[in-house]
Amino acid sequence: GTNFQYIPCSLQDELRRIANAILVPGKGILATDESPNSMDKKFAPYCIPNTEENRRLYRQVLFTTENLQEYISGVILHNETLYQKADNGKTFGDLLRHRGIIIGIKVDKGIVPLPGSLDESTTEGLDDLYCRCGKYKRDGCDFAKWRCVLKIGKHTPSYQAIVENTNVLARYASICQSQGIVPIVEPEVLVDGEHDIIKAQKVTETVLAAQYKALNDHHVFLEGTLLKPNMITPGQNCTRKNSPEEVAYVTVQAFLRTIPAAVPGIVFLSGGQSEEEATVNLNAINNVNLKHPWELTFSYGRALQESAMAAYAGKKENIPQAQIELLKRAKANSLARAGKYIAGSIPPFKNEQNLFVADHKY
Ligand code: 5MM
Repeated sequence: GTNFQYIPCSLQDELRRIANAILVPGKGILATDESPNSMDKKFAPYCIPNTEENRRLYRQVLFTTENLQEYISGVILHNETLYQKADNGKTFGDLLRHRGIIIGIKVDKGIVPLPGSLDESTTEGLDDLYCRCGKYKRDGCDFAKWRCVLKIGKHTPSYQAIVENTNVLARYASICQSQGIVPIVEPEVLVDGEHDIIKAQKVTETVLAAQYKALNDHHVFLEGTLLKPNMITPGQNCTRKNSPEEVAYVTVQAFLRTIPAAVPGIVFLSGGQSEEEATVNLNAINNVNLKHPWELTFSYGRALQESAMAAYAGKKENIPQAQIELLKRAKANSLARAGKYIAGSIPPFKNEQNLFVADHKY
């Protein structure tokens, strides 16, 4: 039917303002919203016990990096981190906001099995979301994130998984907007598998087409949303590799076929790419010879944190180096967002270490 209601104009203006501020030239998003459990994986290689205090200390290293706001417009936090306090007594939320960084909050409650499907999943978290969004807005959050994952297999993603995941993302988006929060819609097509880039392109197009149908069904105000998609690459175990230029071309081509021009910006996830790969691909995407209406920037977790984490390794004396590494990745991606990154010009920390060892000639 035609029964619908757009959100009031004042709310539309507020959402448009926030989305455009996140998409300001030269900047992107730092995703540090790993759930407490997910920090096991990050800390384990450095034997850092995964305690609330150690998570606080690590986030403090990231958030107190001088000049971070030159390259980072928004940071995504987990609920725990939003209310944790820096050594100076300020909450991380306040600390970041006073630096001019926009606060995002992960509002999903994680991935769960989708019964009846082919080992697929959906994401939980709609319960209480309306109230939680209202509280987060009052506590200084202006955007939110919810991640769904779809996997490529012989018979997946199934129709069931596509309909369910795109619908739950649309429902989340409409609730966020009602509370003045810009929703980042993240339907991630995983890189796992042996499929080639053409298969990844077709699946991503199908998922994105379903996503914008679902957002329309829920009367979501597209100008006040951001999309966080995967780049289109061959599966991790595919024998045929593609150049950054090929990845860039099919990625933008798929978007042109499926993402409305009203969407202000696309903020990529890094999806397990190396730091350099994620930067070089973003750079190629911003140089692709296809006309497009959206800003194309980053919302990286791993691809912004890996070097910083490796340099930090849980040791107080390493904090200055860790902050140098974070700033280097942030700057590299800032350049890539403008199509001005020169491959190899800002090497990651681990590579430096490896090269150091390789050239060691005692
Ligand atoms: C930073 O990690 C985010 C939260 O992970 P969990 O909910 O699993 O703890 C994650 O959603 C992340 O924002 C996206 O996957 C993008 O991160 P990458 O590392 O792929 O850039």
